[in-house]
Amino acid sequence: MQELFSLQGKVAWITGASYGIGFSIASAYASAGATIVFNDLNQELVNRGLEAYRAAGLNARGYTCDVTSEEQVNTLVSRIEQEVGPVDILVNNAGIIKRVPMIEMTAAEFRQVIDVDLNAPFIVAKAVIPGMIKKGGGKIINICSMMSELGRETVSAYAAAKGGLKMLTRNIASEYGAFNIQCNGIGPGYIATPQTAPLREPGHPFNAFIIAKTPAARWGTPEDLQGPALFLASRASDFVNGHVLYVDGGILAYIGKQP
Ligand code: NAP
Ligand code: GCO
Repeated sequence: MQELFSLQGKVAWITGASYGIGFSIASAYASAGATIVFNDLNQELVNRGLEAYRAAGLNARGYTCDVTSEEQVNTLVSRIEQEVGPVDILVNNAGIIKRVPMIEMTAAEFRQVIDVDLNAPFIVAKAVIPGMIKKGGGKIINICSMMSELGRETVSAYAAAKGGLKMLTRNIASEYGAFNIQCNGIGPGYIATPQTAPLREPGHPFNAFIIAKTPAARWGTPEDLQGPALFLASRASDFVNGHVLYVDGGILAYIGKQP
């Protein structure tokens, strides 16, 4: 069983993984034997990430790259192939959210969210798939959301992007499954990271709202995603394709507390 879940000898690229969910997933992969590559927007964030991996006793290589730039992504893929080796596992983790009522949101803001949360996973997956085909297979894991299934006030762009990402996941699985590429999603519930920090400020009503909506009665932690992410990156999931694994403490199963 240990061998089935091992990532020994694999190269894993996790986007936007200096901290938060990406860092947690990358740490799990490193502990399972993978060589970790991550990128972030600027050198300061990359340095912060490198320091965090070092402090955790893990090896990782960090690069600056904006995942919305096809040119930067293609350059980085060539660099990774030369300096580390072809990518076996890709986690499309980098993401942003803008919480703005839809009728107040500018088209430019909407486009920016779609660009990072949907166009970038397309750009990055497109860049690594040829190497995976050459190598005989690979794993792509797209970080989706509750908003791949549900809507809520103020997150129209994010929901549109994450809903689209679910379908991009299914399409990559459909188009490249025959090349032994498995593309799956993880749909985290509400996880305590910098992205959700504004919703968890003391006294913020959203905090109690989420705890009431979650059968597990708590926010998730980045560590809650490690086991599911390892499963989807390892041989253990070789016949799982086009699936979104929701790791949400039961939110999607629950109608809400009875009055
Ligand atoms: P986070 O704490 O905000 O981390 C996201 C990371 O992505 C940051 O390091 C960020 O850099 C980076 N990033 C943003 N835009 C980028 C770009 N264009 N190129 C490269 N890197 C970029 O978010 P998180 O909560 O860990 O979330 C990680 C993923 O999980 C996201 O896709 C998010 O939508 C998804 N998710 C989160 C939750 C949750 O409850 N936290 C739930 C479901 C899904 P900066 O620091 O410069 O912004
Ligand atoms: C929000 C949140 C969410 C979460 C997550 C849920 O404002 O509703 O930020 O969208 O981050 O994606 O799965």
